[in-house]
Amino acid sequence: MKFAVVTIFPEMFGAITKEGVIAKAIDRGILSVDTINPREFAKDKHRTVDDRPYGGGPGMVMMTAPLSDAIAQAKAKVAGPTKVVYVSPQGKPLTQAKAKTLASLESLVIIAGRYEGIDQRLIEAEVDEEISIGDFIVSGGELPAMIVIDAVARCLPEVLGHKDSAEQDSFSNGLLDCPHYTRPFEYKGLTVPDVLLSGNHQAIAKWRLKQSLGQTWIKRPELLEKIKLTDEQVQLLQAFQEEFQ
Ligand code: 9D3
Repeated sequence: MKFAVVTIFPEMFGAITKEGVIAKAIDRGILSVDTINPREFAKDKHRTVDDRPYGGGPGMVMMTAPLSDAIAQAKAKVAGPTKVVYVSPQGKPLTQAKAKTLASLESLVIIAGRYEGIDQRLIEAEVDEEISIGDFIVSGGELPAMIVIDAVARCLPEVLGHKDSAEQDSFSNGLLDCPHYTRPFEYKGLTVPDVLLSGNHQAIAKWRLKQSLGQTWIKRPELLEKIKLTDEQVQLLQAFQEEFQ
């Protein structure tokens, strides 16, 4: 899969392209992440990409011309049918389902904005989807763009090894993950649940599912309303709730 990001801060993308699971996928030729800097399309000597908002008010707006040229170059770089996503606080919140859908595309162009955002006519003329990473404000579109790339890339079957498959990820079944333990057996007087040392793989799977259901009920009860529990899951959650009091 090919990602092309329009950004005035291309160096920030080293955070995902130089380290970790995305960097490895790039090395293995499974995906590519290119950046296109609108500043390189600015015509004045100061390489201006922003201008004052019509109607007045604080802040600046990313102007049409350099951004439009950068988007055209991003589309040319991915070559072939693509989707243009603008990451913005006004977008629809990113979900695992949305990440999965985007992962079925051959390529994705992502516009990362700065200042107050981009000129509305660019959204109307160039953008297919506006995506937010949640109801809080960060300083620019670069971190959100990296989050979109990371979330989408890990939905690609080749990116994760089968050991940590996307299907096993939290949220793929709509539940939070179960607690995890490793050595030592005792830490600050706290020990590991006996079942995890039992070697009984069926009992371990059942315990993990029960914990997933229980932790979801405690921390994110609204998630349980979005999914249909099986009879076994209902029983396990009831057992968890009774032990919890
Ligand atoms: C008061 C006006 N602000 C909009 C709510 C201005 C503004 C602040 C920060 C405009 C853009 C930004 C930068 N944020 C993003 O580009 C962004 C973002 C976010 O801040 N939160 C959640 N998702 C996203 S996706 C892109």
